[in-house]
Amino acid sequence: MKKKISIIGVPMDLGQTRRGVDMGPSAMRYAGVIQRLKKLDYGVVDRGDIEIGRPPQYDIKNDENLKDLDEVVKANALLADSVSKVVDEGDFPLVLGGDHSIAIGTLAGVANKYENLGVIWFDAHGDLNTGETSPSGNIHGMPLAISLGIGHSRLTEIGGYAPKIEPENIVIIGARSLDDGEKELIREKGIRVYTMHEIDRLGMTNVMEEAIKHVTRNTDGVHLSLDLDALDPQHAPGVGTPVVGGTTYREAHLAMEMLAERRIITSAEFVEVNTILDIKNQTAEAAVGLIGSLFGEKLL
Ligand code: B3U
Ligand code: MN
Ligand code: MN
Repeated sequence: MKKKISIIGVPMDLGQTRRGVDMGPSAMRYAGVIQRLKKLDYGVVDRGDIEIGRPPQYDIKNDENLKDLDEVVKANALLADSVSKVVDEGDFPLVLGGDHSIAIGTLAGVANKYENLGVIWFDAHGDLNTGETSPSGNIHGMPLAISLGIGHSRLTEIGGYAPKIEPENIVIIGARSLDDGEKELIREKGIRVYTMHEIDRLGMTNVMEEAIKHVTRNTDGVHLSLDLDALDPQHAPGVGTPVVGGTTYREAHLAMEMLAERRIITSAEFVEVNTILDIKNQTAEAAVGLIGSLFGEKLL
């Protein structure tokens, strides 16, 4: 029997400073995510949204170059608990964001259920900053570093353990905007990155073949973290930090279809859908389409 899918919404927008990404979960529900999965014969449970604190916007705290640290820590701790329960109950956790800082909580909830968790990180960015290297102080640019145990201990220790993942079990796909500190960390840790250059050169098929091989080598589960800004802004305009030169709509679908064929993904999150910046819910609809492909929707 197919695994039941448990959806958790995370209306988080405090990991960055552009409002509107808190409505991402609603937009993806409105775009029909639940109906789409039910049509594929999955049992689906919507567990509702994680509660997010609302500090006054005119007074963003930025201690140690970590904006709204208190709220980001609190929400991610709640998310980690919720995701952890979903895994314990044997369901597939599907987390809808929210900005990418929520990957901290998702991974905290998932990673200790596996001996060795692999991660596929679709993103225009590396999300490998720390308070020391970040140009913005936005925590959504840090979750991959945090999950590697690099960064402020209040973030790395969410869930009560660190690190969540090992550098050799990660693949970043779609990168085209990496900060200097992130490039250094990628080299130092030997993290496998397929930038847009490799996607252009090798094609998405080969990139995915290699990526799947890499993240399944010595792992017993694979988490997919998909930032909609991996797609070109033409196809996903509703994101906080669009970067030109991203994947096409079909390249992204092909990647999801290949993951569906191999059945390697054991948890997933779709993040950074910003409804204020979106055009007629196009980005939320793109996200829901990708979710369909990830769970086995076929063109024929
Ligand atoms: N690397 C930059 C920009 C950024 C990261 N993630 C997003 N944007 N979405 C930073 O602020 O860390
Ligand atoms: Mn990201
Ligand atoms: Mn990004």
